[in-house]
Amino acid sequence: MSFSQVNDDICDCPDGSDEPGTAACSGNWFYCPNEGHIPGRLPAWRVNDGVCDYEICCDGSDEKGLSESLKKAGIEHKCENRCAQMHKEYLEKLQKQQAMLKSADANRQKLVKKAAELRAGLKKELDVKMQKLGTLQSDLSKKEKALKDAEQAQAELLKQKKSDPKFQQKQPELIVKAKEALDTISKSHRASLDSITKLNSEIATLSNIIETMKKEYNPNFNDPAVKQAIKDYEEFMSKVRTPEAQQQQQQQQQESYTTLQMLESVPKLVSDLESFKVPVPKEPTLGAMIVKAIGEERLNRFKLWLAEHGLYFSSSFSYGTDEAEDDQYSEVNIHKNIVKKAKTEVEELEKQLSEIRSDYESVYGPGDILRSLKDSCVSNNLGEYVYEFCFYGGASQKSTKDNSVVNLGKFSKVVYDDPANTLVLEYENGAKCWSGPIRRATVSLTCGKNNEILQVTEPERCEYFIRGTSPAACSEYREEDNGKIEKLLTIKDEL
Ligand code: MAN
Repeated sequence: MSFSQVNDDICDCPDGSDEPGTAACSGNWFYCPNEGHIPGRLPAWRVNDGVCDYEICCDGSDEKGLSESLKKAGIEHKCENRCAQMHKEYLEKLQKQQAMLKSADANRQKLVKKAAELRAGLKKELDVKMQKLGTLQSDLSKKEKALKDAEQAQAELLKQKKSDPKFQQKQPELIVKAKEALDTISKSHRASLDSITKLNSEIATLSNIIETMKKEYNPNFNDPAVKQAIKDYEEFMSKVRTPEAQQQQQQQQQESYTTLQMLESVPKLVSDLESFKVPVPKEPTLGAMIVKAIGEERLNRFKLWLAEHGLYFSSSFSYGTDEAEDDQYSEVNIHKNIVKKAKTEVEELEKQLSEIRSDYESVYGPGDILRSLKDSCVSNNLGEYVYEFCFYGGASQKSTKDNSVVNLGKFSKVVYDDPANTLVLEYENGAKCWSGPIRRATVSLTCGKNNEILQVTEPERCEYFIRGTSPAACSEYREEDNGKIEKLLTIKDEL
């Protein structure tokens, strides 16, 4: 395609790009040269429609070729060239903007500086806390290792204890054994007593036989064997079977029966005993002695402190509990508490870190400038109400009559409307309007020296539009732009 085909009023290219200055390509753009001002482009359907579109075509070129039918219909539209005047106004506006940028620049720079400092502070905090986390984590691993060792040692000890026969002989088993032994003894005692009684009766029978023989034998028969037997019998009776000896023997027998009665009552006593839990006396240990001396609570605190400083080894401090698991100050449980405490510290630090990291990584408005305004509030008394909004906080409406406060919403997002040089903050989910919608607010901030609310309107019931200024909405002021304003002008698009 040759250059002569551009703007020749014939649409050659499918996208209409060869006819930017004519309406030949319908549905495309009309180009206004706007000499002396900014060239403009207008949708083709607005060309020759009887309306001077000065905001885009200040030279009136869009209405030069008014159609015959419109002319016939009496529509005659002469759009004079207004570019010189409009350009003047435009430049004045730009100059005003420059003046505003200049006056607000010191405050804007303060915000930029503060935001950078806050972010750098967060980075530093992150680094310090990351380092601390590393230390705490390695400390935790050591403590977990110590707990594992203690658990192993305890398991080992328990194993040893369980294999010890003494450990297995529990109290009830010992009682059963004692009962069995006493049973045996009483049975054998009774047998002995029975046998003594039997022997005594046999001795008495024999004594009677010999007594009869002694009375009835004939001394005239000189029988030396009989005589000797009578003599031995009399000697035996005078020495062994004296009335005193017999009395003593009777007494002993009586006592034996009393003992037997006692023995026989033992099984009943043991049964009674079995129904009671007999406390097992514990050996006083070093720990028990210290407990007695300084008090349990203080000892426990001391043990905890020692353990935390790696100085505690519980065996020398145990104070006599059989089941280590039940003892909250057993070595394993002390280690468990230490690990728990260390874990909590790690978790708390991780939580803090994630909050700081998310704050650090967030972008607060254009160029992060709003970081410095985070949580600061702007308010203004506008007669009936005092309106307030807080950056990244909430917006409210306070009645000046009764001081009641109505929630207009919570900060939800911020966008920078570039062509309008406006910071737009949205607040959602405020208090519900009486039989109406949930309140919400839009805060629209243009460049200004200070953070200020200028005006509040309620375009729809319970929907608030807060107009204000902020140095955070200003672009950077550049001295050289004053002279370059015209050169910075670009093609203006309009749909
Ligand atoms: C209050 C204020 C007004 C709002 C009405 C709705 O008076 O919050 O802004 O329009 O309630 O009932």
